Amino acid sequence: MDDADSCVFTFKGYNFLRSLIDVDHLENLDDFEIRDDDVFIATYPKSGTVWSRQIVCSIYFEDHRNKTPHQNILDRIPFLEYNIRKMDFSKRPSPRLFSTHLPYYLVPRGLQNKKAKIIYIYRNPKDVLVSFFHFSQFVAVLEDSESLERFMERFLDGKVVGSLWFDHVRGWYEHRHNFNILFMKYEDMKKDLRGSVLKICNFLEKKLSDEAVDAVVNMASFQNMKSDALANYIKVLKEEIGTRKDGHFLRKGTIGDWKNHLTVEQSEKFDKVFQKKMKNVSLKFIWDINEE
Ligand code: PPS
Repeated sequence: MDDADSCVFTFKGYNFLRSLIDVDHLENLDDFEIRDDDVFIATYPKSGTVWSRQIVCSIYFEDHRNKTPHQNILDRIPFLEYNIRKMDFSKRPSPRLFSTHLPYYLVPRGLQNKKAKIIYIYRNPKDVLVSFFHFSQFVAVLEDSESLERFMERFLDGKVVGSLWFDHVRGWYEHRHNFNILFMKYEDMKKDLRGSVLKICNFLEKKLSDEAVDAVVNMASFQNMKSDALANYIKVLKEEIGTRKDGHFLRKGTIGDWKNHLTVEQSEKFDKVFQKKMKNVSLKFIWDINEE
């Protein structure tokens, strides 16, 4: 536990959101029984979790992509580590879909059977930082940093929910051979949503008609998600998590918003840490909307 930030609960070296945890559940995660056809969406917070959930849910469920869902997306793709609705995961029908912010070393051991599928979405960390900063001001369960400067300090120290971004991304990438995993960039999804949906379909071995792919793409557009009460997450945040003020979960949904928030000095400081921590990691990053 970190006294400086009581919203955080540190368990096995990783910072969980205190208000949502159940320690017994966390204790048992390592042994959680994995099925070969399970699918996991893994992300560091603010990297495209809700977006990829919308895509995967639309791929699997026709009623979801037709906007007549018989079940809520959070019931269809629950968080593995935050079992908010106290579901009995072992009784869920296959294929089970899950979302997780866990680092590679805390996911159930059974995932190393390399059969169950993991989609790992990563985003350039300056945009993650800015998105996280706004989110912290918006939701009541996170510590509200008075300034971006102060939040950046905590982010670069890993003193936030999700711990250190560098460890998360680097850890999953360096251990990718232990898992059946597809790495996707938030920025590629932004630049080519249809191509990204097809890539995900291919990984999931789901053959959809062109029409169905179009519907998935339409469901996952920023504009659609922001205006769709079933997708924009506002109700869940307001009623189940708690907010401090009015705002949107789908805030800007773009690449390079960090340029509007970080000073040159802050950006250079960030770059220095990035270069040190991500040395020899061959993942590509996109920092600007105009970058190829
Ligand atoms: S969380 O709280 O960890 O679940 O947040 P997460 O869903 O990972 O990330 C939230 C950011 O993703 C953006 N988002 C999208 N961007 C583009 N297109 C679509 N459809 C989309 N859906 C969500 C969301 O706006 C947050 O980013 P920012 O930069 O704050 O807008």
